[in-house]
Amino acid sequence: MHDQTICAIATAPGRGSIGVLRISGKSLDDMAVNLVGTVPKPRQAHFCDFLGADGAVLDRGIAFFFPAPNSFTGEDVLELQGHGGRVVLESLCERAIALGARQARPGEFSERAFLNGKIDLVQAEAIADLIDADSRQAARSAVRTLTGEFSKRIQSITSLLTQLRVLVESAIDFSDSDIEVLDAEQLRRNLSDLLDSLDRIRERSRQGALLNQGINVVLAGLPNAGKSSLMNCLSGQQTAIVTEIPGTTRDVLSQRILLDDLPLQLIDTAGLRRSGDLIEQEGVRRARAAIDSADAILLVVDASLFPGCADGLSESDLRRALEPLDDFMENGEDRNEMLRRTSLVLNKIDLLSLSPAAERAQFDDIELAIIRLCAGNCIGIDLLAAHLKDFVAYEGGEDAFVARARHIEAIDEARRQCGSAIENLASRAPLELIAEDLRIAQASIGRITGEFTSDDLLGEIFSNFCIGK
Ligand SMILES: Nc1nc2c(ncn2[C@@H]2O[C@H](COP(=O)(O)OP(=O)(O)OP(=O)(O)O)[C@@H](O)[C@H]2O)c(=O)[nH]1
Ligand SMILES: [Mg+2]
Repeated sequence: MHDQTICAIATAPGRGSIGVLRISGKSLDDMAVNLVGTVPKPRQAHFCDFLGADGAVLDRGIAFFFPAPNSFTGEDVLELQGHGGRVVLESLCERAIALGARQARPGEFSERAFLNGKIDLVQAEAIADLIDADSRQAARSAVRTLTGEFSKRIQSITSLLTQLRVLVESAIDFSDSDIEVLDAEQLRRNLSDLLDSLDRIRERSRQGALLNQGINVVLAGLPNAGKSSLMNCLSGQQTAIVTEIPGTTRDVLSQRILLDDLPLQLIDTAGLRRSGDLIEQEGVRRARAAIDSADAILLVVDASLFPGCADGLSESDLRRALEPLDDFMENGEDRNEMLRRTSLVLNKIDLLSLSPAAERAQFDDIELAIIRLCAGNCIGIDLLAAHLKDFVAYEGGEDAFVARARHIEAIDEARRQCGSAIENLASRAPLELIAEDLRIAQASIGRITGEFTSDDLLGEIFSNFCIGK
C-alpha cells in the first residue's frame, strides 16, 4: 500500500477560485512530464498547462514539485494549483489515476508523513484538530501542538524515564556486587519530579481536550420546569418548543454552543415523570441515557415549588428537588457519582421576586452548586455560564495543548506507574518491580507520539482525517 503513488483533491469540494490536486509517491518524474510537460524545478512555482491524455489542455495553473525527502510526506510530492471547479479538478485527478496513481484514503498524506518520520503522531492529530477547530483558542492550541511543543514535553519525559530505567536496571545487574550503585533518596526525588512533570502536562492536555471536544451538558428535571426555555437562552436561538403544557419536549434535542471558546453540547430532554403515553415513556428513557453519559447535569427546578428558598434550601427541600433524578435511578447506580456531576438550577425566580444568584449547599457528602435564574427572561444566564466554566476548571486554554482522550489516558497510566514506583521504593520492594513500573510508564508515554503504536490505532486515527490531508 505504502509503495503506491496516491493522489487527491486537497481543496474543499465545491466552487472556489483555486483548487489543488496533490500527488505523492516514490518517484514522480514521469508523472510530472506527462501532466505538465517537464519536471518542474524543486520548490519553485512553475506556470504551465495541465495536460490530458491526448495532450489536450485540461487547465492552466501553477505546479510545485517537492522532491523526496524535503516534502510534507517525505516522498516526491507534486501539487497542481488550478481553478477551483469540480469538473476540472476531477479531470486532473482521473488523469493522475490513469498515469498510475490511486485515490488517497482519508489522512493518507499525513499518515505517510508520520511513517516517514516527518511528524509524530500528536502532530499528525493536531493537523486534523486545526482543520476542525471551531474557536481561535482551539486553533492556537492545535498550532502549539503542531509545531512540536507538546512533543518536546513528551520527549523530555521519555528521556527522564530512560535515565531512571538505566539507573534502576544497572542497579539490578550489580546487585550481587558490593558496589552501591543506587542512591535511593536521589531516585525518590527524581521520581517525584517526574510525577510533577506528568501532572503539569496532564492539566495542559486536559485544557486542550476541553477546547477540542468540549463537554456534554444535559438539562433535566420535571416537566414544565423550564429546561427548553433554558436551552433557548443559552443558545440564543428558539431551537426547542416551549409551552405551558407539561410534557412538551419528548425527544432529545442537542445543540452545540461556544462559551468563551469552550464548546458545549447542550442536550434538552423530556421531563422526568412516569407516564402512560408510549411516546413520552420513550422520551424519558432517552433522557435517562443522556443523563448517564453527561459530563454535567443541570437539574432544572421550578423555584415556586420551594417558596422558602429565598433563605436557602433546607435539607428536605434539597431532597425533594433531587427526587426526579432519584426516582429514575436504576438499582445499583452510583448516586454520589451522579450527584457530583449535578448542579441545581432554580428557575422561575421571578415568581418569587428573587434576584439571580449562585450559591452552594452541602448535601450528604456532596457540595451542590445552586444557580437561581429566570430562563423565561434570560436573567442570570451569565452566572450559569461562569459556573459551568468553573465546574470543569476551564482556564481559558491560554497555554493548552490540543489533546485527545487517548493522550490523557496514556499520561494517567504513566502517572499510576510512577506512583507505584514511588510506593515500591518506599516499601523497599525488589528493584525488579520498580524497573517494571518504569518500563510500563515509558511504553504508555511512547504510545502518545506513536513510538509504540498498533496498526489498528493508526488506522483509526487517520481514517478521521479529510481526504487530501
Ligand atoms: N414565570 C416564568 N415562567 C417560565 C420561566 N421559564 C419557563 N417558564 C414557562 O414555563 C413553561 C414551561 O417551560 P418549558 O421551557 O417548556 O419547560 P420544560 O422543562 O422544557 O417542559 P417539558 O418539555 O414539558 O418537560 C412555559 O410556559 C414557560 O414560558 C421563568 O423563568 N419564569
Ligand atoms: Mg421542554
